Amino acid sequence: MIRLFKQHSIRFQEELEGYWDFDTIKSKGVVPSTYSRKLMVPGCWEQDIALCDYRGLGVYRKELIINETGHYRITFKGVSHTALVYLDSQFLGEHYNAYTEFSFILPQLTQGIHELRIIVDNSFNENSALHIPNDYYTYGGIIRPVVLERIHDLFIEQLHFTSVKKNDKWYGLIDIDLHNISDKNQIVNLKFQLEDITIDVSNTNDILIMSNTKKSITYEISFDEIKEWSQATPYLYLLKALIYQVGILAPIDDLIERIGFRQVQVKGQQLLLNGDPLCIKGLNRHEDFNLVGCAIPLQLAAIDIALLKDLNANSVRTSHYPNDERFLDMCDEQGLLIWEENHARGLSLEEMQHPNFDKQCEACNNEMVAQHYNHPSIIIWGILNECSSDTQEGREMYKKQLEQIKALDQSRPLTFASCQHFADICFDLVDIVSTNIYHAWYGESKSFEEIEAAYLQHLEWIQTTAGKDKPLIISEFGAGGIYGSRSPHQPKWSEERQADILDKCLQIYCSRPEIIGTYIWQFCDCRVTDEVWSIKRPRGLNNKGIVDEYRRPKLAYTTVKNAYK
Ligand code: ADA
Repeated sequence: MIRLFKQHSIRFQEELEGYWDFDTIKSKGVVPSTYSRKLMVPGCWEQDIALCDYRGLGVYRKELIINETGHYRITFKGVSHTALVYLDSQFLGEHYNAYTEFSFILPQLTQGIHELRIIVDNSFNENSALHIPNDYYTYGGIIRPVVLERIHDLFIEQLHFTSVKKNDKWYGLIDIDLHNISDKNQIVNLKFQLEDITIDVSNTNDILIMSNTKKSITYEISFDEIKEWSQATPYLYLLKALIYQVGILAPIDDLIERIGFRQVQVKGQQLLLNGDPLCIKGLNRHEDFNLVGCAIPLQLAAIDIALLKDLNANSVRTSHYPNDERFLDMCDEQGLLIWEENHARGLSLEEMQHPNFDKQCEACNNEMVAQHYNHPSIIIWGILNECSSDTQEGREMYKKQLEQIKALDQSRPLTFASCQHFADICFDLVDIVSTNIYHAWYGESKSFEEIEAAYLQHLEWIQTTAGKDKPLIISEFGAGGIYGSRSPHQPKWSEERQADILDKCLQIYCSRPEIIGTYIWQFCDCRVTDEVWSIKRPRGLNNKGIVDEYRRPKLAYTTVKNAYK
């Protein structure tokens, strides 16, 4: 499934799901004459036991059967972590970063059989600033859906919807991008429908789009009788845009986006959703489900959503990268709130000064906001988890990226999860202050009083920074617990110790008036990179999940469920 709702009734779309030919290769120049195996797409190559710890280059091959000559577009929703795409041996382009989509227009593709070849690289090479050995696993493969579309030479490239409430009335801003790939100027009419109601909006007729250009147009529309999107009533609408060529009755293209009417605001030390103060009861979730790696099919993602709701949680932080849009679709439907963040975890100043860091972050930010803009469930954008926000040079990069995202989206508050305790110099740059604290796991605090005292000391420091009087989120706290490791004297890694630490932390953080939200580290155990990390991570996993990698609840599960009730 491409999305949890149908995005086109005019445009032809198909998912290229199923077995693709695959083989590992030693260098990018190699074109196998035969392929030794077939791999499922979407999927990680680690799902094949022979490739369960393969790190390097692989090549996927698929025959495209084109029934009618015309313009097509191929979209890759996620390839981990670098893709080089070839069609009939012609290089189409390259994309870096496993967690955002990319596409290629295939103009005048002739009827017949074509060969699609994707070289995929998940190695930790000198060009990769964000995918590095880390406390999560960089899988390999075409991890999210591949979509082939037949497009008209003038089509809708993107449609963003922003809901705004003014004087108790709902308004919508529609930003639509039209793309004319023909070599002739074209004049079109637009039509918008909300569900099956045609929206009355002016300036939709006789729109001129010059040849080989894109045109962005913004419309503001007022709405009556709107059902708001909220956690309790996550009401969604299908917003359809249609393009008509002047003089031709049938539309030539369409795009359907699923939207919600909701507004997120920071007011003093509160985060408001539709004017009501939010209390975030969240968990950090890596996209990792043992046997399938990061290529999580809907049915397994639905298990996670069911567990999150059973835990009385109302929010997920997509630690530490943009998530699969189908998971976001599910959160839209289920009223789960999302803090989505760009791809970075724990990069030192030196790692942030990697020659490719800036451009790889900039691309990830652009793609994350552009591709996930319409999800009502996303209420916060985050960046650069636990990077160098304690240095002037690091601050410049935080500032640049926060400004970049703010320029793309003024409708959501911004934050980052800091670990630079008593040293962070970037709290003036964000709308919400977020801090990761592990006093009871990495620190020596054991008793309730010691943990509370450590927190209060931390809070006292925050009050001396620009984060004073801003909403405060505890974006990470937790402890390791190995599933099945039980012991009455609660040694570290026992389930009892994990439950005890979470119990004390939740009692403290959930009772503090200045804290508007908590994200437990973490929802599920996840695989980590052997290099560097496995010595600190028993079983080669980050064991701080409150369910294990198979979603088996640990003792801490009940602790969290009761605390979040
Ligand atoms: C950090 C980091 C997480 C994880 C956690 C831990 O806070 O943001 O990704 O590594 O520590 O388990 O120690």
